[in-house]
Amino acid sequence: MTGSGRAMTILGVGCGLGARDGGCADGPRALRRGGMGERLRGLTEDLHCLELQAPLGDAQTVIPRLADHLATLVAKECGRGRFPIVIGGDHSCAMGTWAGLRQAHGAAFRLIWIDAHMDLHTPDTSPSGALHGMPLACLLGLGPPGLARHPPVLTGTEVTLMGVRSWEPEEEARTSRHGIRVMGMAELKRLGLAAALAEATGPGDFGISLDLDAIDPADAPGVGTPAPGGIRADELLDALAPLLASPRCIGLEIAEYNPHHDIDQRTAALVETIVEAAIRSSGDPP
Ligand code: 6HN
Ligand code: MN
Ligand code: MN
Ligand code: MN
Repeated sequence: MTGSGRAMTILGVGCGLGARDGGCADGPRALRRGGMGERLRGLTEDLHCLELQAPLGDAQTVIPRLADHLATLVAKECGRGRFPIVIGGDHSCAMGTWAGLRQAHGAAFRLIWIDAHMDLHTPDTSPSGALHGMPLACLLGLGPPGLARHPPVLTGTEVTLMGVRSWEPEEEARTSRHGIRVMGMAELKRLGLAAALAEATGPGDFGISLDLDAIDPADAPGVGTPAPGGIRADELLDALAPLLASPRCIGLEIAEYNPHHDIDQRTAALVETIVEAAIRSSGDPP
């Protein structure tokens, strides 16, 4: 198949300032140099690629500005009827991605946050101070000025956390306080990933934020914060494909690709396969 029903824009966000190991900054560039853009253009007639690169500076200054810039770009692409695919960079990009989608998308939507971590820290609870451990909290309106989103982009009941297996007690307390649905690895195994995802998306619009560390490190070694016992890549691809094909899917984010930790381009190939699935499926009927 060439050509597809859905115009897409890939936005690379070259920023690693939110993580202790800044290697995610090189993620989008590594994918581009590996030829991902050219291969994907062979699949669709209407693909745009944009790339943001974080300037030098400290995380507290750069990340809020980058998030605002990304939000504006995402909102603009959505406003032109294009499906946004944001590729990190560390997961702090989510503060911008979903703020932009909230701005552009009239209706409410659910967010499926697939991650080994909860990303629900604020500076006063974070063990590391790393901003990639805080994006979901910021989207709920928690955290310091400049990072916390006001008004909040999402309420907790619109969010499902999937694949989590590494968190701090304060984050778990926030899931209860905000009514966030948490599906850990045991529940995913019990329900099956496809059924779990169907439950998480509900009947309406939804977005997907995929932190690659949700995937088992055997299949996705190229991340900054690996956690053993994750989702297998094949299973994830099978379960995601129908969701990416759905007209109810309003945006996709793939974060935390760290090319310096990748083995045999395994993680890069996986990112490309997921984006390819979104492109190929976009001409399918719902
Ligand atoms: N990520 N909870 C830990 C922290 O330092 O805040 C790890 C965060 C990792 C963030 O990669 O999703
Ligand atoms: Mn994570
Ligand atoms: Mn809609
Ligand atoms: Mn994350």
